Amino acid sequence: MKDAFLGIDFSTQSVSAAIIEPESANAHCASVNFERDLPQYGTAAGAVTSAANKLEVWSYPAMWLEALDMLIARLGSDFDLSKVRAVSGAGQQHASVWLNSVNAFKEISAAPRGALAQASLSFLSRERAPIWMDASTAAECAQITAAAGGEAYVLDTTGSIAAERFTAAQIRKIFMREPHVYENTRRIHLNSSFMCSVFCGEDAPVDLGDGAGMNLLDLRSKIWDARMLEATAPNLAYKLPRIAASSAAVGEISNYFQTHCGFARGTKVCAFTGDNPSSLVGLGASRAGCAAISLGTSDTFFCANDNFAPAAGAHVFGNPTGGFMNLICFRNGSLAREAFKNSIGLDWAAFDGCFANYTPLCDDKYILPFCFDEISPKLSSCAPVFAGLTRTQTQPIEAARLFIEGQMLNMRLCAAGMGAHPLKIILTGGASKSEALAQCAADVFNAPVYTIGLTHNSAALGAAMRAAASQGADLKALEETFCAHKHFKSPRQNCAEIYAHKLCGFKAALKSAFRTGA
Ligand code: XUL
Repeated sequence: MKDAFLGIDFSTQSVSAAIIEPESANAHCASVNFERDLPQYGTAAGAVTSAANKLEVWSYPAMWLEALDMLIARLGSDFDLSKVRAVSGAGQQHASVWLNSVNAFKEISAAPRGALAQASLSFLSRERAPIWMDASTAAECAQITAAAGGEAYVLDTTGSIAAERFTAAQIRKIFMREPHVYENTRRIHLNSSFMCSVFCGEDAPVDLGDGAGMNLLDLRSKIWDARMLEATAPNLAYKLPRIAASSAAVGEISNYFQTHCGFARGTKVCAFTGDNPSSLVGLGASRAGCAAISLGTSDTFFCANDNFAPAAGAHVFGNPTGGFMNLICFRNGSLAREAFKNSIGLDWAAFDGCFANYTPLCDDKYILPFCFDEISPKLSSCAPVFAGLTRTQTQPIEAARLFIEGQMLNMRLCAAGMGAHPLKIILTGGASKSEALAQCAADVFNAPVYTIGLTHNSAALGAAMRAAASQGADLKALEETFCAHKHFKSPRQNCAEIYAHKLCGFKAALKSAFRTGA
């Protein structure tokens, strides 16, 4: 029997699976979309924004579980899940799941078929999970930073300055504003460790890749940092899971998945990680040298780094294959592209065709592409800013071009801020098929752009590869089989000079519109 390995990615908008069979190089995918398939939760693209405070954004762990049941049913309808030898997963980073018992997962694994969500309800001390899009914790970030002894300590210890979406600030907010919830909570999981716990039917560890997105880990010694814990909330150490390497075997698949879903007894579960660290693996980018750009709900720019190299505008996470990765997250990703495209009255084909038959110009026209508040750089915005041209005089195609150019210029500026000057770029995420985004990335970074062929969900693929590696498969061989890089676009002539100029102009326009130091 050929061995198969399952990876599942719990992203903001959907849950997706990749099953790989290394021997035959087969990959089998399925996904469930939260908004479309589970409309009863009332999310927009998997998230809910508070009507009273647009900075407050959450999702529902019960919805994630209901989607998981649907996903496994879809997978099992045309794949024999008893062939799966090991499972791993990935989750949107920073989201926290609040539980009133450390024994919840044993009980959840006794649920009747299709009832994971229902079984979880009595164990959730909070029905909502704050997610990475939440930016409501500026006050808590300031308090944590002050109590820990300043920004330099937080950055140098945890790899990031205190960030609104990171779990420490979210925990402090709940401790301060919902003390009874904090009091009643016995375990605070990340999306990834929560899902891992559901799979193995017991309390699973947080891995170093995703754990680094909490502002609570000392990334040098790889333990919870006492000063950061204390600065965040009292008795926090008792409420957090243990920490494990991303490659750790954490258990075997629970009764639920054996009895109701067709998995074999003894199927191994490997630690889950964050979606970005998992993508690093699924893109075949886990060794230093190239950079990945993920074009999704958020856009992210990330690259492996053998050294621990914190930088103020960026984050350091654990690289699941060892060492570290540096990441910058842009909140104005696909949702901003969609909103802007609609606002200029173009359909996707026209928007995406905006660089066809066009040679980049060394002009001083810019669109600062922020349809809503941005985190990289940190600024408040509700509409893109036109600089060096007026909105009314701009043709839709030119506006599309300058918007995309603005996203890439901003990305390059932030990447340079953390010392990243990639020689090769790998594109992933829902928008990675876009001709315009790929061409513009190649031109602005002056580097060739590649994609990977087989599956579009690199986080799920990375999880499946890690599951296989946990059972002895060779990661390099898996990369060759599943992540062959396909050349997509090359930088066009004279782009190096043009964009060296436009980078300075964009920086100046940013500074004058938002007073940012980026
Ligand atoms: C990374 C981040 C996002 C989420 C999206 O820091 O906040 O990329 O992981 O899923």
